[in-house]
Amino acid sequence: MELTQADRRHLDKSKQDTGSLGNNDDGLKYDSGRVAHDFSCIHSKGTANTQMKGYLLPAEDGEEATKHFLQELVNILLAYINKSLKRSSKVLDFHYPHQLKEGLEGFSLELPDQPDNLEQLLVDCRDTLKYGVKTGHPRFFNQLSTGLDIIGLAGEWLTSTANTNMFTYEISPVFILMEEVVLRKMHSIIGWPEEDGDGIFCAGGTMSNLYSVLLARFHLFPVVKTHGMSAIPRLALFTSVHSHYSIKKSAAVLGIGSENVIVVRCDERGKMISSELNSSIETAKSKGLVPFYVNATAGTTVYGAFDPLNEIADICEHHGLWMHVDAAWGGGLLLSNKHRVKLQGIKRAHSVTWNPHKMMGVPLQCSTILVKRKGLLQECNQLCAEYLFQPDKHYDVSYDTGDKSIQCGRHVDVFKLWLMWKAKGSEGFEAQINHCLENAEYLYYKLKRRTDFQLVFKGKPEHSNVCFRYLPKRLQSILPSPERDRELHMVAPKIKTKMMEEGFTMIGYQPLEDKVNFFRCVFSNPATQREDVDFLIDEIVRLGCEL
Ligand code: ABU
Repeated sequence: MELTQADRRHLDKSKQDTGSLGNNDDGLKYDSGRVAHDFSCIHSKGTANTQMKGYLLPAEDGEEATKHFLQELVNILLAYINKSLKRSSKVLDFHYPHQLKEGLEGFSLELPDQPDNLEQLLVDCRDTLKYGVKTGHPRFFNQLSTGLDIIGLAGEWLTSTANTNMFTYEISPVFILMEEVVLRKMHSIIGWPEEDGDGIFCAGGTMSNLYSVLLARFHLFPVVKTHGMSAIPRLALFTSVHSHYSIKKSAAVLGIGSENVIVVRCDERGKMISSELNSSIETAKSKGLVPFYVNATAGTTVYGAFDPLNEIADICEHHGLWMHVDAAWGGGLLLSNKHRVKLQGIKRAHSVTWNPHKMMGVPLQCSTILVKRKGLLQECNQLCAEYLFQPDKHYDVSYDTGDKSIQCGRHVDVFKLWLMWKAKGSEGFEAQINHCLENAEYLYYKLKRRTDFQLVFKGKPEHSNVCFRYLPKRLQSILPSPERDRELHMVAPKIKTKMMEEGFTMIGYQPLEDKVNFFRCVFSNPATQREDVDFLIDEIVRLGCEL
């Protein structure tokens, strides 16, 4: 296929930019000295000259081109990984949506009618990473899921290469058994008896929480599966003000209604007040609602708070309610002998959400719903589709776990976690998690000593969340007032705007209840060190001191 003038101009520029595809913009060579394969006339498939050597597999003679293409891709990915870990490189090269849509330096999101050649695809891969956010950078503090574990990455590559589906043993024999092994390990860490316990990997913490509400409702009213909500009374469920919004979303999705989620007050540290839970349950009953489910959070999203699980379990037992623990964020602490005490009582839960893609640093996505009662997931969700779950297969069909799931097709999320667990052992996870919490403690003590920063809640963080405001000089001398609060509310967004435009670090902010905007720093990246914490503080001061 002939290249257009525009193609050539773009590729010439890309070669200058990338080296072998060449050097990238910080001078890293993708391909240490090797003369790169010429991909400019090779297309992945389709309309070009069928005689042309170098079509990718499964084309005949495609093996060489496939090898070179994938090696070149690995070079691009390696350069990106190296760059992500270099403190001298930026966390992001921010562009506004209209800029990305218009196309940047030849990078276009538009889809062609004619196939692009492989060199163009490689340039597109490089540019896709270039304009993204380096969530593995040691100075990326924006999200609960950060870092880039190389073994986990290898696991994800293998998973994509296997390209199978988790619904049946028939097509995923190894992954299905791995899922069983990993889930059993997680059950035993929670403290559930070996013979009990069930669960499934699913698409993120919100889905895990959705499963928990679904199961609790089915457990109490199995008729709902066939006859729907009109067959059962008006339900009520309970969660704390600081809990994740997915509990309300679950109630909405499941037809219970978000208004029937009773939000229980928290103390100043963001922990559910258990006496308030009890009185909320009594009030709901007195209004004719049927309480059935309580969500306790182990590691709230913003404060990183741990609800008092034993107290909540007592209340659930007393009222006969399903107890779920959303440990999406805090579950990792179960692996730390030092910190697992914060989840004391978790073994009394009926179900637990635990996201290894958060504190355990497994590449996204990797989330579990763990259920104490074996068989409930299957009873609740199974529909026995005969084309997939034939009962007369020649192996134990209880390994066709797909009917436990709400989804049909399910991505293999277990392998990268299994591989990382093999590589680190539980002790490796423990060290990594302890390190993240040490970073949080370091930041906390640094901020506590300063007058230009204000901590949002008193005392050492329980998790790796540190919540604080920066006080520009102008606001330091003004006494608290609604006017000062209005001003303070604007500080974090203004700093964040500059921070993203300059790109050296990233941290999130939010308001919470009556509290005006504040920063939330979270640590889950084992690559982050104290110097990065120092950098964050200096950067906030640099960007905010004139505000
Ligand atoms: N609940 C999903 C994670 C949100 C966050 O990274 O803050």
